[in-house]
Amino acid sequence: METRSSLQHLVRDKLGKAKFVVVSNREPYMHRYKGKQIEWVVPVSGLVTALDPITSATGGSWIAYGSGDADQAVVDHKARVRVPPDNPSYTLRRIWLTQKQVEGYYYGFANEALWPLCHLAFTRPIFNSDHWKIYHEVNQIFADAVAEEIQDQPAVIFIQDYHFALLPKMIKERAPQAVIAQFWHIPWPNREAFQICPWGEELLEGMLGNDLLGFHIPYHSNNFLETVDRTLESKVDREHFSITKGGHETLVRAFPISVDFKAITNEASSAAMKTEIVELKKALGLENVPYIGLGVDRVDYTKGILERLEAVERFLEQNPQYVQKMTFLQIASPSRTHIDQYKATNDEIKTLVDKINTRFKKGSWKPILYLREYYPQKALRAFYRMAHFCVVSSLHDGMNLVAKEFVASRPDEDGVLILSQFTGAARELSEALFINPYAVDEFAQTIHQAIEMPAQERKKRMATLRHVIREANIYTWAWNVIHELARLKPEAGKGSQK
Ligand code: GDG
Repeated sequence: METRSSLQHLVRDKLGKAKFVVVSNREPYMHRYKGKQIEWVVPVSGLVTALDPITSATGGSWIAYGSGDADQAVVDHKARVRVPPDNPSYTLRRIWLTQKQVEGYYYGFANEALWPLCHLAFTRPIFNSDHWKIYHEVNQIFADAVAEEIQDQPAVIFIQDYHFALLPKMIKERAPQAVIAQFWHIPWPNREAFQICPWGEELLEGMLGNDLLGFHIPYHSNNFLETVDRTLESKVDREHFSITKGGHETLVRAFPISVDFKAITNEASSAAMKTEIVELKKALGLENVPYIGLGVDRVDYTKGILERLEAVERFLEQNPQYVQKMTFLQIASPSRTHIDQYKATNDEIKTLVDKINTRFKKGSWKPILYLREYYPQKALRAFYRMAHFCVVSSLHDGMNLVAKEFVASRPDEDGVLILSQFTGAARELSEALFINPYAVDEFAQTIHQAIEMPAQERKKRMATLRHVIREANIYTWAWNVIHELARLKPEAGKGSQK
């Protein structure tokens, strides 16, 4: 089992003197005003947990968009600040973007074009050439910052996600000695779906600037190989999962991301957790409800929230004996609310919740508690811990960390996971109950099966799921990436080695 310290050893051993630079849209530490004081927060993400120890161990840098309202107040003249703020060990280099740039690059091209293009959720991508131009411009701003951070030192650049498809090639041109890797956190579509993108060739060429390109599962890697094969003149080697274009080779690999199993399990086992559960149940009027179902999502049309609520409705229709006995809690954290499609999804969910609650409510009980807010981590763990079953019903999802967090939060080896077959997580979590979110009747029957599952079977399944995530945790993910990167290790003055 990999841990924070085994990862740090590996990094020191394998990456030697190469500088490790992470590039992501979201920053690992954000400064904001609280009255006249400045406080710092860590935006919740497993990525910081995994990449902080690596960046620290190499004294590297993290380059990200500075989105906190006090971010500018704490940096030096080069927009740099040492982090973690309470124990500084590496540099965070902040990038300033205008409102127009954020709208064009982040909300526009990344989230209105690439996000729906890569997810099979039947939402039409919007290809706007102004957004595309701004996406290009912002990728160039990040490329300049990377070049400035590394100068001509040996370096390993680790780029995160679909906000930066053009960046790898831009960096390769500026800093040929650097090893460049990118992890694509969302699915890669099949080649027919990808073909509708008017700027497909440029996107692929940008990504082929990488020496290593990671997806969650082999299926996405295969889709990528096929897309390139169909679109660009290049040599695609399906046996070794590599693509060579213009004499440069890109390795394509699957690295299933995960969670910090040990930290979550420890938190979920603490005495404070018991108190948190009692308090939350009291606040939400759940003390006397025998069965609690749970969904935790950013409000996003890919997450299948509407389909899930329809299945809960069908379940109650077919099993009236569970009226007043089961409450479904949906934690819905607001997301990308500037985008019309997200506003529409949010309205549809609200209307459906009202309809179902009006239909089944009895006395003070209602079947669905729709909690449209962002909860602290501790509360989230308590929700996972109190649920009899947790539903992940994505229409399409690269991995889905909620499924893994639920499992890590159950040291009691209880609770049933209902999981969409269209998530990356479904490949590993074989003891979940699988659903097709589009098939409402079977989905409702699976909820019934979860509620009535004997304790012994629940325990057996959860124990197996926990074994999987204990072994394949977030450090294992980072360890595997570093191992692969080490084979491409840059050496001073020699250029990239293969
Ligand atoms: C992308 C890919 C891939 C949600 N509400 C609250 C809250 N959350 C946290 C969850 C979880 C995270 O948000 C959501 O992660 P997912 O993996 O489910 O989904 P995406 O945001 O779409 O992430 C996905 C992931 O990248 C990593 O590669 O798995 O497939 O789409 O961690 O806990 N956290 C807190 N309060 C909330 O109210 N604290």
